[in-house]
Amino acid sequence: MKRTRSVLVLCAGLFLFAVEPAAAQNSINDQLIGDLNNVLLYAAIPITLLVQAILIYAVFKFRNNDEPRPTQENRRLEITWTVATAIVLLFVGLASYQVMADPFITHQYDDEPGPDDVEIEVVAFNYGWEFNYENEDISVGAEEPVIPTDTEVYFDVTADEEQNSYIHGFHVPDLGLKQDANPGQHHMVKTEVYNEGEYQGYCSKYCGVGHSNMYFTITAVDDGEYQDWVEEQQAENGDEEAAEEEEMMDEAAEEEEAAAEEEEAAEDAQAAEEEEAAGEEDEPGDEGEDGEDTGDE
Ligand SMILES: [Cu+2]
Repeated sequence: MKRTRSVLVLCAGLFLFAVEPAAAQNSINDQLIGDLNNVLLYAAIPITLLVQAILIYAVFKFRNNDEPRPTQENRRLEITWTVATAIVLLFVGLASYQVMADPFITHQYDDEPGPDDVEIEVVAFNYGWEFNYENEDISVGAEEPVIPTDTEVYFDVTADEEQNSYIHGFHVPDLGLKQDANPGQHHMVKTEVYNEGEYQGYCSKYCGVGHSNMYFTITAVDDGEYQDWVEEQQAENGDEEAAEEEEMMDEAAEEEEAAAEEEEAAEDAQAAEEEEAAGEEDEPGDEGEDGEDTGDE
């Protein structure tokens, strides 16, 4: 009796666990994967309960049976469990295929980003990440990528070939995103994020000594905020470029000045020498003037 009660408690617990509302879904990918998981779970729970119930029933019913007799051939029973299994497998297969074939889960080769979509090249290297915004001409590091919500975002995932990078993996569990980052290969994965927030990303391959540093954070914001961010980044880039240009010009100017000074100094020295040579014959007043000149320069 005690055992039946504990079994009942266990079943009730499983049921409660199963009907517990799932956390709000963060992206289309997350929703597709989460929904499939729920569908399969709801199919699996009754089957599990049925099998366990039959098992427990048999154990109790025949617990004092000292001379068990195996069941003889029972065609009806065999057909039943074969057909039932086939139906269950067919259901699992169809439900999974629908999700696996979705363009948000498996990228289709003819699926190219449209004009309103965001395309980001994700480059993994030993050991870190770079995010290049294809159309916005922005490039940021692991802590900085920002994406808009309710917009299709394409991640073109690769690894740095020039750097002889190892194989890495682009993985954002809370968005349901995972894609291999292989050197010299490009693999696309796309998403559409529902909720604003910060999403932690990882390298999903055990790539090497720097693996534990390969974190990144994707920040999802609404479209207006995203546009502001893009402009800010572009302005910063522009400033940087301008600053670099200015610096280069300054350097060039300085070099020129230095060269001019040197030349002048050399000329002066020569003139001084000449004058000195001449001064031996000249009046002492000239020498004084020369001394002042060279002192100024
Ligand atoms: Cu890695």
